[in-house]
Amino acid sequence: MSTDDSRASASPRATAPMATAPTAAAPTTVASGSSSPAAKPGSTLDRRIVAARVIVTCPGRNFVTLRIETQAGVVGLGDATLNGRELAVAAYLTEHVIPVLIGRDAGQIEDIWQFLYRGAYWRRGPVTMTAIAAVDVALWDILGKMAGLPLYQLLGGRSREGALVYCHANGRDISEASDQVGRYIEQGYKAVRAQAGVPGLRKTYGVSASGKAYEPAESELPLETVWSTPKYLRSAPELFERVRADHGWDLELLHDVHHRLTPIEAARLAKDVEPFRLFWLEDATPAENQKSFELIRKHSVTPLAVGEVFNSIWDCKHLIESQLIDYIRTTIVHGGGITHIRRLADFAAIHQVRTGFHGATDLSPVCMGAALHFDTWVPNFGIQEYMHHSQETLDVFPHDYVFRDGRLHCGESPGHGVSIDETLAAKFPYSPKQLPIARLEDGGMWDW
Ligand code: CS2
Ligand code: MG
Repeated sequence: MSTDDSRASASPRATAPMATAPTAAAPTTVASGSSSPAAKPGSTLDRRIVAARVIVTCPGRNFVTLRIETQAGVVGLGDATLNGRELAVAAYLTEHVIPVLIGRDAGQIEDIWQFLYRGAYWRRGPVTMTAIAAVDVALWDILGKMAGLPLYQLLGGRSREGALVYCHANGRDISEASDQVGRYIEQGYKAVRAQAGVPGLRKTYGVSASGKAYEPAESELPLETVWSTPKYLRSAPELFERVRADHGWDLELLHDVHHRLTPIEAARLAKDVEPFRLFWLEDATPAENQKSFELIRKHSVTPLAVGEVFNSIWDCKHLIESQLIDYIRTTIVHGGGITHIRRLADFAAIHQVRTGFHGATDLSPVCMGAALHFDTWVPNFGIQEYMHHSQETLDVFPHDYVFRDGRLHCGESPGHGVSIDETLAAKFPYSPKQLPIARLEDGGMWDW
């Protein structure tokens, strides 16, 4: 391996054109511009990164995708979407990451990960870790394509026949939510997340307007919603009593509290829903203070899941090693890519914590493709969230994963199996959207 000095001088980044901010679906390319010697297929030179650019598109919602290309013309894609903060990651990649990628060996996935993590000096954080994840996933995709192997094979091979998924059922009231659970059972789902409107509150997390798919980032400026913990705590257990009465016990049920409760309130809810045997209770309390989960654990055996907003192993180290949670939700796109999530999953495995990857619509099909390969391999797999993308999104991102018998199955094509139709993507320009915020009934800010 070359020294830092020799690599720096060999790198074309000093002469690389200035990266400009990405425009909607009008990607910026930073190519080496230099003509490299003819490379034998499979040689190190062949793997040299010659171009990388960011593609921003909004087929119903915004997605940021990183496209990396090698000298041999192999293309890898990584998801870089951070809901409501998309352009921050796009700029991080374009301004700070792409210039240092050009000229590097795409096969040095670990070294590039370490370079971007340690080399940034400013470690962790959602923007940095999402940007690193995009590079990492694109490089694993390239490796798979060069090897002619699906990604799960590179990780260690198949451990299961497809990934058990849970979908989202919701309703303005308990009865509407339970009816939707029934419709998903008919479609073959074996696990369903249930969310219902709270009597007395105009809008509740996870509940869509009638007939529309739920999509939280719906306005250019944050929508202000009102939250009441007492109202929610009265109605939430009733939802699960009703769903069990309507649909029986041969179904995994999940619920997302979305960070709204204090630890003692979370303990109360976990205890109240215990008779309905949830698969998990998610984000029962915000987790910046990892020790707060000790309080919930003392009072209940309802399994706990957390971590969709985490971006590194350090956010959940205590939660995992103290066995305060049962499922870790941090997924590839926000957690530094496959290279870092693999470490996190291994650490979780030795503490009997299983994976339950975030899979909301704001994670693109590129992330879903990579996650499904990971799910197919990872020994301590738990479940995969599956919130359905719109048809427009699926058209922009051709993919080979399929839903069958309650599971998502990754495909067998080399890499992660998801590509992008750039002509179609260009028809959906970036549209600014932010996530809502929540206030208590007295106007005080709360956690959304
Ligand atoms: C969620 C998400 O899927 C989930 O469990 O909590 O809907 C979350 O609100 C969004 O990903 C935010 O961007
Ligand atoms: Mg959630």
